[in-house]
Amino acid sequence: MALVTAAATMILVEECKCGSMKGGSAGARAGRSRDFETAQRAARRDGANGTADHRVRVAELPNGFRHVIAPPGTGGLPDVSRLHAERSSVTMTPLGMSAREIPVKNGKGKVVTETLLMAGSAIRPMRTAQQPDARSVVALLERFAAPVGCAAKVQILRPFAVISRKSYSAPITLPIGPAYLAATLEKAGYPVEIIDAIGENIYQIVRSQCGHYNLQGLCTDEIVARITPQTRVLGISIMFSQEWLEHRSLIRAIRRAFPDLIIVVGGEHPTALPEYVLRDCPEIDYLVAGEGELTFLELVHGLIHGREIRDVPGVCFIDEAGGFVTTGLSRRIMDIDNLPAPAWHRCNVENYFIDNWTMGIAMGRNMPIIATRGCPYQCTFCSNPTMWTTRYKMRDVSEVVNEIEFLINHYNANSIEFFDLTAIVKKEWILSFCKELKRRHVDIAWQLPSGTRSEALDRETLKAICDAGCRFLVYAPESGCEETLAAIKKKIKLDHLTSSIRAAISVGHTVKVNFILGFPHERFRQMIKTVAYALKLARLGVEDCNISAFSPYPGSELFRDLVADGSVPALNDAYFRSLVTQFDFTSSAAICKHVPAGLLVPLRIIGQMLFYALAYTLHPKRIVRLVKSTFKSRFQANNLFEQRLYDFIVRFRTVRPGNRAIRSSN
Ligand code: B12
Ligand code: SF4
Repeated sequence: MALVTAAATMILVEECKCGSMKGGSAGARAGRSRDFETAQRAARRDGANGTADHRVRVAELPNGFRHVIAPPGTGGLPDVSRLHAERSSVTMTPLGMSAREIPVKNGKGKVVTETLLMAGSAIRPMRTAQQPDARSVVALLERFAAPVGCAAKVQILRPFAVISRKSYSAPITLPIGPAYLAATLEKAGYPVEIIDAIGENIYQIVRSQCGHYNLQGLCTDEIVARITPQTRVLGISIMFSQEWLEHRSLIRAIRRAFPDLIIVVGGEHPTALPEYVLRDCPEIDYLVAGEGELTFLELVHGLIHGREIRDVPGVCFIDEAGGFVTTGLSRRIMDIDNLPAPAWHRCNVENYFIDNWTMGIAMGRNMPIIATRGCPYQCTFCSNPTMWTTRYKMRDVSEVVNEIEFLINHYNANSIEFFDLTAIVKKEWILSFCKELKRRHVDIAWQLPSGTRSEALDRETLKAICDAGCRFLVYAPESGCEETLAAIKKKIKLDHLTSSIRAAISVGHTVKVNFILGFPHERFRQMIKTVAYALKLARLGVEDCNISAFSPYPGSELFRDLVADGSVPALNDAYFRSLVTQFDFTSSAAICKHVPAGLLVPLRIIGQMLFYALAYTLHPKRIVRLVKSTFKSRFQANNLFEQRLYDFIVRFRTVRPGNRAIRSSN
C-alpha cells in the first residue's frame, strides 16, 4: 500500500497517549492553508488513483485547531470523542465526510467556519459493483489448504441474540453465514468448529448487565468455556449493529480469558464500520469486510503460516503505529456454485425445530438457503450497497435444488426459507427453479420471508411459484407514498405492486408486506399514505404486515447523510441502542425531521393494529382457522402474525419467574 507522498512528508502521524492519531509537522504548524490544502489534494489524488494512505492524519494548525484528513477508502475518522476531548475548541463529526464546513470556536471564543475534510468509502455505499475475485474457489481451496496434520483449530462463533427487553418478538434462525465459513475451512482441511451460542442453549434468556436487553443463548461465561486451548483463530460473526454493545462486551471478556487468541470479526456490522469497530474494540485483531469465505480462508492460512497478511483483499486491522490498514472490501466470489454447502453438521440443528425457531412460518423443520448474493438496487436505507455492492450473483438452479434435496434427505427438512436479500429479480431464474423442482419431484414447502421485489412477480410467475410449493411470500414496498419511494430510491411503482399482490392472493399465496415509517424527510401526510396503503392491502387479502420505524443502519446512504448533517451526532451507546426499534413498539427513537417520535410511535402501533383488525375481521375464516390451529396437538401458524404470537408465548414461558427465570448476565 502506497503512502501519501506530499502530505506524508509534511504531516507526521504518530500514536498519542490516548491511542488516537496525532499529527504535527513544522510545515503544518507554519501555516494552515498550505498544509491543509496539500493534504487535501493528496488525499483526493490518492483516493482517486487507489493509492490512498490508509491512515488518518491530523494536522496541527497554528491557531490551535486540528484538521483531520482521512483519505477515501479509510473508513472515516476514528476515536473523535477523544480528539474532541483533547482539544475541545474543535467540533468534529464522529465519522468521515468528504468535505464539510463546520463551525468552530477560535482561541478567542469566536465562531468561525473551517473546512473539515474526511472521507470514508467504507461508510459510503458503493455505487459500483465490487471487483470480482478472478481466482476460482477450487484453486483457492487448494492453494490455502491446511498444512498436513494441522493442529491449530479455528472456531467460529455466532454470539447470543440481543433482544430489546420490551420486544414482543424476535425471530431466531440457524446461522447460515458461519455455516458457510466453516464449510469452506473444513473443505480446505482445517480443524473447525462452530459455537452457535443461540442454538446451543436456545431456552436460556438472561438480562444484560445494562438492563436494556434480553440475551438469548449461551451467556458470556459459557461461550468462553466453549473456546478450546487448541483454538488459534476465533472468528466472530457480528450481523446486527444494534447488537454491537453487547457483542463488544463479549469480545472483551473473551480477550481477557484468552490473551493470545487471534480474534477475527466479520459480518454486516463490521463491514459497515470497519475502522470504528476496530478502534472501539481493540481486543479484535482482524476484521473481514464483505463476503467472507475466501478472505477468511486466506487470512487463516496466512496467520497459521505466519505470513504477511497486509495484501489479503478484504482484511482490515490497526497496525503497530496505530494506523488503520485496509485492503478494502473483499472481492466478490464469482463461482459461488463451487462454494462448499453450509456445514450444518457443525450446528445443533435439531434445537431449532423443537419450538419452530425460524424467520418465516414454521412448518416443523424449516431450514435456510441462499440462492443469490447481493442485490442490484441501491435503496438509501439499506446497507446492501456497502456490504455486497450492486453485484448480484445467482446460483445455478440445479445446485440450489441439489442443496434442497440434501436438506430433505439429511435433516428431514420440510420447509426451505430463502435468506436472499431480494430473491426474485430475474423471472427466467425463478421459472427454471420451479421447473427443476417439478422435474425432480421435489415436494417441499418453501418461503421468501426476507422480502422481495415485485417486478418479476407477474401472474405467470406467481402461479408457477405457488404450484412449485412457495407458501409464504413477502413483498417489501417500504412505503405507500410515491414521493417517499422516490426519495429512498426504492424504484417501484405502487400500481404495479398492487396488481402483483392482487394476483398473488388470487393464486393462493400467503402474503406479507413490509413498511417503514419515519424516514428523515417524511411528513405526516406521507406516513398516513403508507398506513392507508397497508389497510388497503389488508382489505385485498394480505395476511401480514410489518410497520417498522426507520433506523439509520450503518452502511446505508441515509446513515451517511444523517451523520453529515449532524442528525446522528455520535456513534455512542445511545445511538446503538436507538437502533433496536424493530420488535419494540415502545422505542421512541426517531430521526424524522418533521414528525416527532411522540406521533410516529402511536401511528405505527395504530397502523399495525388496524391492519390486523381488518385482516381478520374482513376474512372471518382466518379466525376459525386460528382457533382450529390452537386445538391441534402441535400448533401450526398460518401466517407470520400467528407465528410471532407463538414465539412470544414460548419466550414468555421460558423467562417466566419460577420457571426458567431471567438471570443477570455476567
Ligand atoms: C436472515 C436475516 C435475518 C434473520 C436472522 C439472521 C441470522 N442468521 O441471525 C432475522 C429474521 C432474525 C433478521 C432480523 C433482523 N434483521 Co435481518 N437479515 C437477514 C438477511 C436477509 C440474511 C442474513 C444472511 O443469512 N445472509 C447470508 C449470509 C451468507 O451472509 P452473512 O451472514 O452476512 O455472512 C457472510 C459475511 O457477512 C461474512 N461473515 C459473516 N460473519 C463473519 C464472521 C467472520 C469471522 C468472517 C471472517 C466473515 C463473516 O461471511 C459470510 C459469508 O460470505 C440479511 C440480508 C442479507 N442477505 O445479508 C438481513 C440483515 C442482516 N438484517 C438486517 C436488519 C436491519 C434486521 C432487523 C433489524 C429487522 C429488519 N429491519 O430487517 C432484525 C434485527 C434482529 C436482531 N436480532 O437484532 C440488516 C442488518 C443491518 C445492520 N447493519 O444491522 C440486513 C443486512 C438487511 C438489510 N440490508 O437491511 N434478519
Ligand atoms: S432494500 Fe432490498 S431492493 Fe433495496 S437495496 Fe436493499 S436488498 Fe436491494
